[in-house]
Amino acid sequence: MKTLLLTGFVPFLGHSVNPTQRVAEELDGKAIGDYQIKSAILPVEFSKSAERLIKHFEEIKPDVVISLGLAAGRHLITPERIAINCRDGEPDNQGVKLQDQSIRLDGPDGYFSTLPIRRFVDTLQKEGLPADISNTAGTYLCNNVMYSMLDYIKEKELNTRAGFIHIPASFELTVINNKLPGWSHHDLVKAVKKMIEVLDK
Ligand code: PCA
Repeated sequence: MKTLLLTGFVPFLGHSVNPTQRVAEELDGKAIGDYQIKSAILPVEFSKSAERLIKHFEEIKPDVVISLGLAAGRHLITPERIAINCRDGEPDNQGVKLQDQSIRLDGPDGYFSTLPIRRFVDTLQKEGLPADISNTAGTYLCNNVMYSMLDYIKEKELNTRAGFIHIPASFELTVINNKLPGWSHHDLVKAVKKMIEVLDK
């Protein structure tokens, strides 16, 4: 059986929970399709998130890495197409605010996801779970983690597939802020499982 490293993030920017943490914790240790899931929860900190992800990667030596992030305000599951060499945006959980910074000085401008993102979207849509490819992972921690993982894999000349999927808020968040589009935890878990099931299809 192959190994899949599934990551979520801790809560950030005033969100009381992060649905990605709940989903990753629920799937930890499960066997889905051909994959044994090993989950890890990442901090929302520019100085630590990528480093922590790479540490988990080196310990687990997965065949595939799927990182999840909350995109509060999006109403679809959105596999990300590309990560860019830029850090910017809101302050992180340590209050660090970066502007227009590179992730890696002189690193490539961007990396494409090596996950089958079109297959993910087609599969979810067929299951009645709304999804679309996103062409921007933003410039905050999610983009930072996606870029850093793909950069590490490229630099080490590994053939591990990796990428990032943004998910909408869960009902736990939408009951607090009724302006946020939300999904049930059950459907978020179902969507992530479906994508893992079709990784090699
Ligand atoms: N979403 C943020 C960071 C942590 C998370 O779950 C993002 O989209 O960058």
